[in-house]
Amino acid sequence: MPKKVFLSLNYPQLAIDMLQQAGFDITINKSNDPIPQEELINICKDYNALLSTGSNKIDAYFLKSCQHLDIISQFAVGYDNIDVKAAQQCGIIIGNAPGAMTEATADVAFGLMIMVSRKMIHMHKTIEKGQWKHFVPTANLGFELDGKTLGVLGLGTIGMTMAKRCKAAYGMDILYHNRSKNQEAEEKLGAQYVSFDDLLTRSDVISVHSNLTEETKGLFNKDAFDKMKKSAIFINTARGGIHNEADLISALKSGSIWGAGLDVTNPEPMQPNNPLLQMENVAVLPHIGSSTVEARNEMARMSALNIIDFYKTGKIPYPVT
Ligand code: 8YV
Repeated sequence: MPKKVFLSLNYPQLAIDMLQQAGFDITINKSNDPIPQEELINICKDYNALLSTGSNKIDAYFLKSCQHLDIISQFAVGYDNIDVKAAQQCGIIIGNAPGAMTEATADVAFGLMIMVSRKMIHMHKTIEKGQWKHFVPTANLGFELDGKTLGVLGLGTIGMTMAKRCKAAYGMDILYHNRSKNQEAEEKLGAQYVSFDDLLTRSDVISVHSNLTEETKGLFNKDAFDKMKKSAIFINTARGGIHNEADLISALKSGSIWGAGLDVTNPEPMQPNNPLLQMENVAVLPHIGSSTVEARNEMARMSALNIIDFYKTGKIPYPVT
C-alpha cells in the first residue's frame, strides 16, 4: 500500500510531481483556504504524512490527536506554528525548508528599507488621489541611506544576506544582536556584535530576521521603540509577533521613530483600516518574503524531499530538532 500524504494547500507542482513520482498517494487541498484545525485533524486520520504550512495550527492538541502521523513537513523555514517538543513526545518527525527563501526575503527587507526612506508607497498613493500638482522644494523629503548604520536582529542566513546588500549598496556599518557571534559577518562585513540596547540606540535602520520564540515575542515594544533614534526605520520581514503593533503605531505617531517597513504584521492578515496603512513613512506588504518562483520551488523541493527520504531511509535532509 502506498503511503498517503495530505497537502494542506495547493503547493507548487514540483512538490506534487516529486511525491507522485516517488509513488505516494497524495491528496491536495485545492481550495487554498486554510483548513480549520478540527477539520484538518479529521482529514489527517486517513493519512501517514502531512505537508503543512504556517497557517496550520500544529499545537499539542493537534499532535496528540494525530499521533499516528509519521512526519509533518513544513513548506516554510519558520515553524512557530508547530509545537516541536510535543511532536517529539508523540514521535512525529518535523521537517522544514531552511535557506530556500534567503535571497527573496532579503530583497523584500532591502526594498522596504528604500521604500520607507523615500516614502514611496505614500507618494504613489498621492498620484492616485490626484495630489501631484507642482514641485515643492521642501515637501516629501526622505533621507539617504549611504553611510548609515544597519542593525540586524538575528544574523542568520537571511540577516547576513540583507547585511551584504546594505554594505555593498551603501557602505553601511553593520551592527548585530544574536544568540551567538557570527564570525563570517565580522570578517567579511566588519559586522560588530552589540547588546540589544546598543542595537536600538546606535542603528539608523533596524532589520528583524530572527525566529519568533518566547525570547523574541513582543521584543519591539514601547521600551524598545523609545530607545531607538528618532530618525530610525524599523523593518520586520520575520514574524509579526516580534513587534507589538499598537506600540509601533504609537511610536510612529509620536515621532519616537521615523518610519517602518513590514512584510509581516501582528495579527495577519492586517485589516484594511489599520492606521499604519495611512502613514507616510510606512510601507506594508502582505507577507510576500518568499514569493518568488525560485524560492517557492525550492521550498517545494525541500519539503517534498523530507517526506520521500523519510520513507526511503528513515532520515530526513532538513529536520527541525
Ligand atoms: C511563507 C515564511 O510564506 O518560510 C517562512 O517561514 O514565512 C514564508 O516563506 C509562509 O510561512 C508559508 O508557510
